[in-house]
Amino acid sequence: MCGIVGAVAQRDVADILLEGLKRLEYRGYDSAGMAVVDNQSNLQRVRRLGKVAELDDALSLQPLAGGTGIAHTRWATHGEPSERNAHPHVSSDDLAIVHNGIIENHETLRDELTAKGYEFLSETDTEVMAHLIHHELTKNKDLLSAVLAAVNQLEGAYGTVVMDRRDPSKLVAARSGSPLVVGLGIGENFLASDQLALLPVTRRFQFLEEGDVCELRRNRIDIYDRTGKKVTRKIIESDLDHDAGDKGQYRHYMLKEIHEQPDSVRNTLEGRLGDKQVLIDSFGEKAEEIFSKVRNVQIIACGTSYHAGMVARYWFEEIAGIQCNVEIASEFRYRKSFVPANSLLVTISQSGETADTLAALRLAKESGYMASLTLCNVPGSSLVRESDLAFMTRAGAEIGVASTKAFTTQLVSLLMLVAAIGRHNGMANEQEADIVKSLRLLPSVIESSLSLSKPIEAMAEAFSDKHHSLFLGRGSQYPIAMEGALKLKEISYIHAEAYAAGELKHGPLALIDNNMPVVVVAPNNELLEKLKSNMEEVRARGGLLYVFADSDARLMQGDNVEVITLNRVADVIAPIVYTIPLQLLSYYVAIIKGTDVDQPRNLAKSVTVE
Ligand code: F1P
Repeated sequence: MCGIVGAVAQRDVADILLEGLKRLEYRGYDSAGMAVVDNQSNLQRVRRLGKVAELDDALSLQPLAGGTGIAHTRWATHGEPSERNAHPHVSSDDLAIVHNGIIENHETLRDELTAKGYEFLSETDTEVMAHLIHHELTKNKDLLSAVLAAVNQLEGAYGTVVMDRRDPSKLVAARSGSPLVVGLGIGENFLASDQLALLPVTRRFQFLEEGDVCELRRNRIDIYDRTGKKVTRKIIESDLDHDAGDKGQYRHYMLKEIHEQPDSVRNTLEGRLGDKQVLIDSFGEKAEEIFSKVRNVQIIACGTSYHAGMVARYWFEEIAGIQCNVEIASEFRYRKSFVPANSLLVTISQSGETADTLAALRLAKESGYMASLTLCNVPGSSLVRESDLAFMTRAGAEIGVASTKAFTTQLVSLLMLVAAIGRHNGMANEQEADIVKSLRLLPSVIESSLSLSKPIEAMAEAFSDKHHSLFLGRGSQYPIAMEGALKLKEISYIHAEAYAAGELKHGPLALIDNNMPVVVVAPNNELLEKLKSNMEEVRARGGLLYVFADSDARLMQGDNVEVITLNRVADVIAPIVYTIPLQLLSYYVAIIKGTDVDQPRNLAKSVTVE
């Protein structure tokens, strides 16, 4: 969602803050702003509606100078996207504040503060926090105590950084429900909602924990828990590339990330496979003991990560003989669910900060699950810290909002998990050895799928003037069809729906005509003949078929049928392999339509609000 950057330094911080915002822009991007305290101890602020580039232009006309500053990119929750609603918000020209999250009791607080004489200039819940902290400063001795007093009155989620022009030697930050990380410099220190923002200035980080409040000075960092007790937080050295936020030779982050998949899968596997076995320790010290007892798996995730979980359900039940349920986090967290004995809770998340997934994990911890495991791409994130076991997917930084390499590395991680748990549940050694062999081949198989870019780009032409589309798959390719449809709608804005192909005649067949492209994921497996009948149902009604198949599937190009042929691969890894052409298809359709591929309208990369 929103992106936050803050800095206290001797040098001017505006460029550092701006670079941080550019690196965070993928999180949220309807407006952006920056405030610094200048050398006359005045607050200077610039805000703009639109992308960070608009702010950049404004700052070149009206540069900000000062060693203490905060900056923000906004993804609107309370109040429309506008300059007035953009952060930083100020109170009485003394305090400036940036915030990520939602304050649920903002209306009550707004009424109380209005009665006390505060004037509101925006519709945001953040301005409520600014005035509340300002008011608390009249009763408390310093900014830290005022922030502590104020956050105790807040209900909801916040990651926030506050600055007072009357004491520019420090920033005060608070975290509850929205991530914040401290970046440690030499004689200067930083804050951000994501370490990626600070990689140009530091690699040393401290992740704030829930309820933490932090006072950040140039030469000192003090962290307190929600009771005001001083605490220490581990310093972590980041292994993310400094240029993880660069597009390199590619036109878009999404295309770069699609092409990075052979390498990211290699990284996911690195050091985690034995000769014929998955190395269970890769899931954590206690994994062996926990996995030997697991009789049921409950997977919780959102969006693309949820689709990865759906594929895993087929694998768990078919390969490991373990019962597996998969549920969207926002549903799971608000219903009473039954927890069978010896159940393992698995959360899947690229960011590790998705509000609903995190809430579901916290709820599950009180509901009798034997243990929790997260498959996550961000070390030190909330899900990683709060789960019993954590397995890093190692996709590398993913910037494009539409998830690509995070998804395929989640699938690889899940397949390893299935093998590791299956071994304790009677899965044959040979089967595990076959999985390991297929996983080792995967990077080169993905490379050959990427070589299909040209025909897929040509296929994309047929979609550019369409408004609707259907995606069909069966078995473990059904969730891949769902992921393909999600990709297309996210970045090309074409309405795309996925169906398990057997469901066609129960309704969606009524939609078929020559304006409705139908994409089919059709590797040669035991369901192929059934799928072929489903395709005939479409063809007989004048539908247009766009089929991804392998040579063994013997599907012929013909009237209204376009076929792209992939190499034949083992069934178990086919869902991962068939994801690639669907990613490319949506990318090229979006290119033809001229949409904003990396930052599609209305979407944000990391959904840290409910
Ligand atoms: C879940 C998710 C992503 C999607 C988008 C919004 O996030 O739905 O799958 O690509 O970025 O959030 P996560 O829990 O996997 O971080």
